[in-house]
Formats: sequence, C-alpha cells, structure tokens
Amino acid sequence: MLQQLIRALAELEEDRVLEIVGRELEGGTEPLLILQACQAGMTEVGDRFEKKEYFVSDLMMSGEIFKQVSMILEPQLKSATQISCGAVVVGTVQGDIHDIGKDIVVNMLKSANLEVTDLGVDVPPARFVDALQETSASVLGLSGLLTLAFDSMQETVSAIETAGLRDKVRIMIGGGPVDGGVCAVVGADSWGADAQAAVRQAKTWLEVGAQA
Ligand code: B12
Repeated sequence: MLQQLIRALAELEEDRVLEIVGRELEGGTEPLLILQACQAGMTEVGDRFEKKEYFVSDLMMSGEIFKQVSMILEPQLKSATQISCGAVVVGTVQGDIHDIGKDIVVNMLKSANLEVTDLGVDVPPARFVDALQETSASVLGLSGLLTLAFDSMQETVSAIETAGLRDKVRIMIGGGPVDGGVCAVVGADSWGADAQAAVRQAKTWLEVGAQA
C-alpha cells in the first residue's frame, strides 16, 4: 500500500494521496512510515523534473500535496509531554525557499520537546546570528536544497564565527544534496539525511536523555 502512496504522490494525484494516507492511519500504520513514503514520492517528482518530464508548476503541486499530508500527520507525530529540553534555531539559508523538509525537521524537533525558533526561508546570515544571541540556543540547524545554498551555509558559519559565537553553537546542516563532503566544506559540525537524524543529533548535543 505504501508503494501505491509513493506512486500516487509521484503522479500528483492529490485526492488519491489523501485517501491512502487516511486509510493507512486508520489501519494503524506508523505516521513516520507514511511520511517517509511521501518523501520517496517527492524524490520521484524531483527526478521527473530533472528529466524534463515535470515543470516548476508540478514541483509546486507536489509541495502543496506534501504540506497537506504533513498537516494531517503533525498531531500524530507529536508526543504528549511538553517540557522543553533545550533550544534550537532552524532556518532555510539565504537564496533558498524550500521549506517542506525544514518544516518536518522543525516539527520533529518540537515533538522531541525541544524549544525551536523557526526563522523560515531565505534567511540571511545576520538573522541567524541575531536569533542565536536572542535565544541563547546552542544548536543551529541549517536547511538548503539548492546547490547554491552551500555558499549561504558557509557564509552563515563565517558570520557566526565573526560574531564570536562559534565555540558556543553546534551547527548541523541538511537538505536533499547535503552530505559529509558538503558539511566539511561549509564548516558545519554535522549533517543529517532526514528529520530523525536532526533530532538524534540535537538530543546528543543537548545531552537529552530518554525523557525527551
Ligand atoms: C517541492 C520542490 C520545490 C517547491 C518548494 C515548495 C516548498 N514550499 O518547499 C518549489 C516549486 C517552490 C521549488 C522551487 C525551485 N526548485 Co525545487 N524542488 C522541489 C522538490 C520536488 C521536492 C523538495 C522537497 O520538499 N522534498 C521533500 C522533503 C521532505 O525532503 P528534504 O527537503 O530533502 O528534507 C528532508 C531531509 O533532507 C532532511 N533535512 C532537511 N533540512 C534539514 C536540516 C537539517 C539540519 C537536517 C539535519 C536535516 C534536514 O530532513 C527532511 C525530512 O526528512 C525537489 C526535488 C528533490 N529531489 O528534493 C526540487 C529541487 C530541490 N528543486 C530544484 C530547483 C532547481 C528549483 C528551482 C530553482 C526551480 C526554478 N527553475 O525556479 C526553484 C528554486 C527556488 C528557490 N530560490 O529556492 C532542484 C535543485 C537542484 C540543485 N541542485 O540546485 C531540485 C533538486 C529538483 C531537481 N531534481 O532538479 N521547488
């Protein structure tokens, strides 16, 4: 059934996607598995865009469908307890407006009872610095899906260094094309392939134990 969900999203069949998601939830499927299937569908959309089978309007459509699914799954992914276990700042870097993955990361961090300041998209380096100073957060998550986002990530890390905050803040990066090589070039401390990795890393850095 999850294969059908992947295909329905790849085919941009909005009603079918929502129908399958509803049925899977009723049948007791883990919300995280549903989310991962939708992510696989989005990857297929991206592949078709690369092959010029899809256009930007199709990317937008896939984004809309994914956001609806996220809204349905969000309450199911939230845990019951609400005690904050640490502060994290998150945003999509300057020049990049992709926010679907970033929003999932934000929601999952919140679900882990972390206090998250979400700066949104197209965030300039100075805004990250301000937010870190305002919140005293010791963890920063940078998201970016475009190759040009790597430069913005590097500029953000440099701005944090210049502001004298680098030794107080651990920086993780993520988004479609990010990997260990990008992490090293950008000067971040860690990178993650998905939202679960972001939560694991933040909890490790914040030394949040089993209570979160
Ligand atoms: C939907 C989409 C759009 C939508 C975005 C809607 C929105 N509100 O976000 C719209 C239509 C606006 C869009 C626009 C563009 N897009 Co676009 N888009 C996509 C698409 C199909 C899906 C992205 C997505 O949401 N994936 C699903 C989410 C859940 O995955 P994710 O973002 O990777 O996030 C997960 C992980 O990466 C991780 N993660 C994310 N952030 C972080 C942060 C941390 C700290 C950690 C640890 C983990 C982490 O956790 C997330 C959840 O598990 C991708 C294709 C792809 N393969 O990714 C292209 C893609 C990213 N887009 C692309 C392009 C080229 C563009 C445009 C330039 C197109 C154009 N000609 O205008 C513009 C750019 C606009 C801009 N300045 O940013 C290219 C980028 C190529 C490149 N290497 O630079 C891609 C790869 C498509 C392709 N194959 O060519 N796009």
